[in-house]
Amino acid sequence: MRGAIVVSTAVLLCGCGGDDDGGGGGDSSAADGGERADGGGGGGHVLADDYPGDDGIGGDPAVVWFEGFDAASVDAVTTRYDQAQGQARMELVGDQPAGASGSSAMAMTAGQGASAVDLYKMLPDHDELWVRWYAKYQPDVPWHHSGMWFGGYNPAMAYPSPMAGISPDGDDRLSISIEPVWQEPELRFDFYDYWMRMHSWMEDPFPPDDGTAYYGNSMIHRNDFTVDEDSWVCIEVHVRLNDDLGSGAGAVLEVWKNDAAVVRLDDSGPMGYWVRDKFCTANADGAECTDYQAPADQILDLQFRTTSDLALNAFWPQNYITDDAMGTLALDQMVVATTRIGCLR
Ligand SMILES: [Ca+2]
Repeated sequence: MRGAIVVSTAVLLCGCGGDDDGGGGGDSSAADGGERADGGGGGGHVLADDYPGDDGIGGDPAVVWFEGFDAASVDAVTTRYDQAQGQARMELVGDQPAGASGSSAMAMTAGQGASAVDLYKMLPDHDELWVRWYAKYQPDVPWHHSGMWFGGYNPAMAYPSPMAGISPDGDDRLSISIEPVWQEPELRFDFYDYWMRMHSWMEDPFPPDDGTAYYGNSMIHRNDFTVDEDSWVCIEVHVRLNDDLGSGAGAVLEVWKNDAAVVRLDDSGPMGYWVRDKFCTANADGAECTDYQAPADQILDLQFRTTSDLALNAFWPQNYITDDAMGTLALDQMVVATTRIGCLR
């Protein structure tokens, strides 16, 4: 069970003085004052346009966190985070996404004695963020909780507390994840999200909740949102928290893969239907939706919070394997920013 994660390793408090640019350089001279896409439209100028290879992107004022994994050692990487687990299973490797200007990526190997291999960073509060990363999954591994998790805690925390099985209340936490969720017809990504309006996997979750009624909700269900094992894929997620604290008004969830839009969910649609803990838009084509098709007569309620004290402030890339297997997830070129980022140029 996910809830069994024990934060047993030392909490490494970042001593890096708030320097968020781990990629070296920090050259922001490329900023040209041009208009940047706000993420709502397609085809506009994006942050990556200003920093070919991501060179210097960490120094842009719009960037909240940059990780190019180009440090000299695993320890030099992990020291920039509030917590790291499984460092013995982390390795800096020369296989990077095409076009990356640095030298290395991070390979995390989890399972069989080290179920959790991850990095966690507490970030300053934001109501809206874009998160872009590259991932490469080893083939033929029973992947599930391996990918990018981010979200927020109120108050902000220096280590993750996913509270598996329990729905957030709206004033305490929210969690957004993209990870491999579906196996058929081939391995596919989806959300695995926790927020106050999430649905239970049970037909009738009974109060009081015994802590097993709520697991991450999926909302994409597209057969073409494939993991593409053994290849680098570029994923970007845009999250905007509701500004009306009494409804989902103003909230956005948006995803791109390799710069192609996958889904945009907001307070105007798209229309869909729930299958227990799965929200299926009308054009979802995954069998987990189409086998249980219902009238698409609902808008997903993205009310993430009831108080502005709950904001986005948690960043948690991870490889977590509890099955009897080992698998390597490589990550690179991770950017958290206040504007659309885009894939490597
Ligand atoms: Ca790199």
